Amino acid sequence: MDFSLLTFLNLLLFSTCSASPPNFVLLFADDLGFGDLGCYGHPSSLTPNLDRLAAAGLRFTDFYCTSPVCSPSRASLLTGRYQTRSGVYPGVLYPGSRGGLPLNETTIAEVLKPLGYATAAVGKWHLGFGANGMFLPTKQGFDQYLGIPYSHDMGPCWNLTCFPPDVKCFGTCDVGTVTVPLLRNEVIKQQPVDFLDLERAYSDFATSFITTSAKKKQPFFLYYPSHHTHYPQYAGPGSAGHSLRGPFGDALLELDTTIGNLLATLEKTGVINNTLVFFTSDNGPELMRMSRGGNAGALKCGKGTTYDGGMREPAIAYWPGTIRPGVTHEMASTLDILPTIAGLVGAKLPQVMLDGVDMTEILVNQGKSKRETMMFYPTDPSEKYGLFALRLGKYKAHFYTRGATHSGTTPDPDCPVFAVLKAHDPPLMFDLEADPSEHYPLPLEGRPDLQAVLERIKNVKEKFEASMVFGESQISKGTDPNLAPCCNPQCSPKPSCCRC
Ligand SMILES: [Ca+2]
Repeated sequence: MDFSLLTFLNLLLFSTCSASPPNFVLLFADDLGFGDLGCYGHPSSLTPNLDRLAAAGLRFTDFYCTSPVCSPSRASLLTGRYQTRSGVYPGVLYPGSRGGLPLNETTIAEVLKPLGYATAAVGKWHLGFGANGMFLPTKQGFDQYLGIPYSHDMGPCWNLTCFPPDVKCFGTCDVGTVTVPLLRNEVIKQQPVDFLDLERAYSDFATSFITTSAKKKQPFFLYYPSHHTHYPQYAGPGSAGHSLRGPFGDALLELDTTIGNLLATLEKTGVINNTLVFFTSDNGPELMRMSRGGNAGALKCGKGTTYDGGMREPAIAYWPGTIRPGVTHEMASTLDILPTIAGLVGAKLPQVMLDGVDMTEILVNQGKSKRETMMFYPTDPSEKYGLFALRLGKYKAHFYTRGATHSGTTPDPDCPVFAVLKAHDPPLMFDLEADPSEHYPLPLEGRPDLQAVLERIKNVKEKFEASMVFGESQISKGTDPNLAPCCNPQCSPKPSCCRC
């Protein structure tokens, strides 16, 4: 039988009969670059399970997140909206941040809950902790949570063990705040966290959640935002020293191993053919970490910048029997995941302005994207500057460019923080198909065709910006050291006494 007909019948079966609704496993790497996976051409990464997903699933070449740093990117993934709307900007949230992803935003978990889904989040949240943990995943539609509620470098790490038997973490991480805690739902179970055992704990939590849900025949949504491969790199005994790529490669291998465990569990519990597994990353590689950071492959610069290296990510969709193996060059985004999931299960869309579009047609038919544009906001979006860049079809125009600390130490002078903010009029325009590395600005003179493209880009930009209502900045609410999670709240002196 024709594959797309089979797919159509599958979807029809689900929509018209009482067949179980599909499960969703959303895997989100941290600071992983476009060139970091074996299946994206990295010569020494060891990612057998992700490579297997890519070989048997759909691999994207033009998939974007919405911000070159963590918190805003995560806000967009879970809400289908640019971070400027929800207010998760500028920069990222900290342990003592007063703000977080506003509770009136609707997450993917909250879209699925009314349909009877079991929901769990495991790993790096980074959408706020707040007073008494008011912004934790359990307040945003997730039944269960196990993880560190922010980046694992947001606490002193110089004396912690990152690799067995007792190799200390590289660097100091953030001093002057509490050591990173491990939370079960809203309760601190460990502080500081044990990095050597963390991935095992996550893997066990996630596989047990799948097994329990499958046994109960309850549809489920598992969100696994991994700490890998954010600085500082760490790995337990199963992966440490097992890659060819040093600390970064070992950390990536550990994430890959967990993904292997999840796939094996989906198979064992008999739900793999009814589960969409989606993998991507929150932002580009942190090049300042040099060989301990990620790799943007052929793309320009990395984390913190609005060049493609900062926001174009590896992405793989896997659903045996429904998604055909292949590669797609269609443009898609983390913004599109919420509308796609909602469309697949017939859930009600949140009654707010969404920026995502349903990408089911790309997934099940390797069809065309409904997305024509991608907007590039810097780490500190403002109404004054608006978009730094806009991609329309294969063309990308930069209205402003700027390097970033996160992208330091590269030979390209446009990437480090020394490349100060620069306005471009006319904008720097690139053909991302002919020149994905954004090396060669297109000459506009004597090219009425390109001038016409630029006019269209300017029109789209103006229209988009007119429609953008900036939400109240959550991160500008600042921090209060007393809000940082402490397992021993009455202790003194803080923050060093917060150890249990
Ligand atoms: Ca990140």
